[in-house]
Amino acid sequence: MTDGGPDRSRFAAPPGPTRPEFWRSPLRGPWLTAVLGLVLLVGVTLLFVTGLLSYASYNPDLAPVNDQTPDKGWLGFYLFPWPTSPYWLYRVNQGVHVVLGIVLVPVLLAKLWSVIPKLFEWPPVRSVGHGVERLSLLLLVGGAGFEFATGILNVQLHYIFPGSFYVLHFYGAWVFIGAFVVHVASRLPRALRSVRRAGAPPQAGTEEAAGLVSPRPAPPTISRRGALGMVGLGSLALFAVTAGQSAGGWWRRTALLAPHGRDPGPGPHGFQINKTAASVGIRPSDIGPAWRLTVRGPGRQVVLTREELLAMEQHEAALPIACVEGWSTSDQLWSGVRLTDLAALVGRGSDPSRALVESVQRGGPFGSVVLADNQVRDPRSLLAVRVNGAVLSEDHGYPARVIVPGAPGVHNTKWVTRLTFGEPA
Ligand SMILES: Nc1nc2c(c(=O)[nH]1)N[C@H]1C(S)=C(S)[C@@H](COP(=O)(O)O)O[C@H]1N2
Ligand SMILES: [Mo]
Repeated sequence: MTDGGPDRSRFAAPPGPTRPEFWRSPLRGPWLTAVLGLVLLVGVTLLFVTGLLSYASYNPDLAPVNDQTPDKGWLGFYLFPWPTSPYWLYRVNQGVHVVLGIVLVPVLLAKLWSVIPKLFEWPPVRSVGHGVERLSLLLLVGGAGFEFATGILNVQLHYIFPGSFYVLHFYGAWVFIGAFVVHVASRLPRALRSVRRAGAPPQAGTEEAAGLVSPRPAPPTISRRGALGMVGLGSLALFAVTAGQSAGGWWRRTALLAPHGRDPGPGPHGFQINKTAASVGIRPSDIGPAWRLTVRGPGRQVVLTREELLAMEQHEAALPIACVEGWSTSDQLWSGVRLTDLAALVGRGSDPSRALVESVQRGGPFGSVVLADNQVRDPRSLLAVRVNGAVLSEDHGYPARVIVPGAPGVHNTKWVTRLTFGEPA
């Protein structure tokens, strides 16, 4: 045995998966692993970028109520004020993030399958350098599993991690991407070589075979390209049953995996409801005749009844609701009072600024939000009282809800009872 090579007499692997002969699939090899890896390189990069943008859309630095990861420190270095144009920005970004995440699941599983023998490498740690590399693989595989699992659980059941999904998914993403960058840097040249050399698979035991090629292959039952095609079909099938929820409208019927049902019903209120009034404990008395809208500004306060709000100038805006879960509605026609007009009531007409929006909802993380200056100033930003020509239904936020172009669904607060413009007192 030459220097540096594994010395089998000293490190005899116990029988079982730690022995290369244990793994018999003739499909495993650098080419398959490399192709799957390159697909993941593109896909995960896009997932990471859309994920960072998704986080930025919350304007987390604006106020603690906007951020569920308050201790992020410099991990928020890239944040910027989330724009209101194009008004579909959040919708498209979040749709790509969620649909891509789901579509990549078969690719991720196939990639893990293709390298399983390496996960059982013997001895587990050969040297300090090897130990560090294996630890980074643990973070890579663990991080990927964790990000995909938390993401998918969240899109199916938004509230399985009460309040903490953001924290888990956010920090998990940074751990995962760190390991991912290390992995790509060390493997990319080899992966590119393997793809180019597709026709001539290396012999088992050689450096290039890198523990992937079985020394005792079973007869093939499918070709490598066939296996890759199956993975592609799996991804395509997932795409077909999820993408409709992000397209919205008629396409939602194709979204077999969509949370909140496939058919929101007919009529002006026929679009998704994230949380019903009853499910978050809104009482009829909270939103009945006794409901008031309090508008506050520095040193001023105005209290409006619903009739007084309706008597103000009404404006229209066609905007979608787009949820972090990846679903969105087609554009709905909202009408109500401009946030700038409400700011003007309390003397903030010339320089409308950030606004704290509070709903009648007690507790829960989605009952209030701080909107940024640019969001308040956009003439399409409304305190809506009607949608598609009808008075808001209770579940869509009666008597009044916020609708802001480009903002994540969760910032379109329902059952609003108080607006505070300017710096909080
Ligand atoms: N007060 C309050 N407003 C809320 C929520 C909530 O739970 N409470 N959910 C938000 C979320 S997460 C979304 S996606 C939208 C959904 O609006 P819709 O149910 O009218 O489609 O409302 C937002 N406004
Ligand atoms: Mo949402």
